[in-house]
Amino acid sequence: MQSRKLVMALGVSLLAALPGLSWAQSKTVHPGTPEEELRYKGAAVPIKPEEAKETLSPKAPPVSPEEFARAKQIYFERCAGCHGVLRKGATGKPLTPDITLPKGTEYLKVFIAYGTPAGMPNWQTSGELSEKDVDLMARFLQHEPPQPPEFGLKEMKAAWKVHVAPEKRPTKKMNNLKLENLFSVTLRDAGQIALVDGDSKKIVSVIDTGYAVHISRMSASGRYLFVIGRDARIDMIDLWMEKPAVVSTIKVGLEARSVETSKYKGYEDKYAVAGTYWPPQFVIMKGDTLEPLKIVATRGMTVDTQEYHPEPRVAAIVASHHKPEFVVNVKETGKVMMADYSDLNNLKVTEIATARFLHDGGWESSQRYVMMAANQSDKIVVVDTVKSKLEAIVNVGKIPHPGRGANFKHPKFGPVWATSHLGDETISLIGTDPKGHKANAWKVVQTLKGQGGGSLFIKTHPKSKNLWVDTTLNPDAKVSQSIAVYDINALDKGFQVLPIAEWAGLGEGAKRVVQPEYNKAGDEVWFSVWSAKNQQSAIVVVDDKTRKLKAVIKDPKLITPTGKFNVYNTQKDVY
Ligand code: DHE
Repeated sequence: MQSRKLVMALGVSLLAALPGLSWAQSKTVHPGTPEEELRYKGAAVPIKPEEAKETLSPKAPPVSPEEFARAKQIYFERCAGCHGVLRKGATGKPLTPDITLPKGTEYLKVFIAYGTPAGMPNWQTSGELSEKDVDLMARFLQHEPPQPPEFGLKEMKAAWKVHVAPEKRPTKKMNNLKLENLFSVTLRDAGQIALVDGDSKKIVSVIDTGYAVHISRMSASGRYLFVIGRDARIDMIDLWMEKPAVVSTIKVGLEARSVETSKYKGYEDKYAVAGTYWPPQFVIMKGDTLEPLKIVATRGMTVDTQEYHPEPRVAAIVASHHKPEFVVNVKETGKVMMADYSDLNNLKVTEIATARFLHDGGWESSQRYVMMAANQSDKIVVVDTVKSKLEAIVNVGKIPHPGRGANFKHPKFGPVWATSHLGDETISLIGTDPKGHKANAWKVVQTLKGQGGGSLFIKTHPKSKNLWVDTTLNPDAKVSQSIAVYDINALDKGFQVLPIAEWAGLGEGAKRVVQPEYNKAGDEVWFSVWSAKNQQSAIVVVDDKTRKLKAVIKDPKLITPTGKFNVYNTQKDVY
């Protein structure tokens, strides 16, 4: 009961950051929306309310300046993740004044207080918002959405720091680290990453990074590690230094998720790119200093209804191996933008119409076609990076969430790429070999049944016969704390369940098992066991061949570990 009260007091927005609470206890918080989805989408937007400019709409009911400040805070913390900063709608419905004004305060209050079967949480009856706040939000929503500031070259340059200039950096590797088997581990709520030696399983170093740090990516040479936080701060770490350290930092906006580096021949380590949720844009930077060079807006027309969208957020970015191009997923417009970085002054962007809302994805095994999840359309879109064209759109299960996906050779159907799903228990295997297995190409050749919905990541390795599927956001603790593993050569036999969280031997905590990641050799799989900030977490290493426990990494410094990025596999896109 204590925990339940805590959930109510803290609000949904913080649930994603508070894995200490049991699923069952918070089950009634959001009737109508699958809990797996809410947990994932409901995180607070790190935009400071005072940064967003208010515009009073004359026809809307009055809101005092103090009330405006409070409403903005509530909106950014609890609503913007689903409805968008400008309320144009994403997972949640649009909430612009042309829609809210005709409805009026009393109508909106009922919606906010009681929720809807379509997914709107019952903010008042769940105890998360007071009657007064519900009344305030109903009035606030009838005014124009407060607009956060833009973030252009001037702001980026002001936030950019080169701590160690390229000419002052070592000309060869100065440490004894086995860089290729090093892991960069996201310590989400500490705003840090841990560098963990893949052989000894020892933490080599903990480095401060951005707020609610999200992912790590590698430069083409394997020397520089790029880490991005939700606050759009990028830290560039030089792994050649005696003690790897941040050599350049920049802030590229107010909110972000993705960073990548140029990987085409001749452009290795030359550029980095980062996409932002706010402002909606991406920026190409110098690969050795992070100096911002070219900003490209993503605002524009949606792919289907061809309406203007003011806030199309940038999701996953991958670097083409076939051309000097970045492949950029634009969520709300449903477009893949292929930005040719060979001539930044005469920048060519090929805009590929796909489906909404593009989120994550990765390469199939030949690294020619990129497979991206349009999650709210239940589709995987396939882009040919040789022709810079849409190759196919494949219908899969409910809310695909592949991470970067998993590639393997199916005994019957040839090369396939697999995704699991947030919204159902299935795993879709898509044929990816148009030359050798034409009939199967870009078709779901097999659908596996997994432990349940709430899956975020799936993984295998070219040297492995195992396919690992997490179920991190499943409401059943038994399912969220374990992993399903399939034998690639006997997929019909179903899966084995490994109790990863139990193996970690931790005390109290949510102990969500998240993101399988291989070591360089492909004979170990690492899992994060993710608990709340004030609880113990761990990394569990499993022997891939025997599926037996190999090591548990526990350390007070391992606070909320989530993503893990093996240097070699990330550098070479091995998955
Ligand atoms: Fe992520 C990748 C966005 C919540 C862990 N996440 C991505 C990518 C995007 C994204 C766009 C792809 C980046 C790329 O490849 O360039 N993530 C978002 C969100 O918008 C969302 C839903 C809500 C939020 O508020 O941020 C969200 N993500 C989470 C989490 O709660 C996770 C589970 C834990 C955490 O660390 O925050 C999480 N996301 C990850 C990881 C990856 C990722 C580990 C990289 C996976 C990989 O193997 O490449």
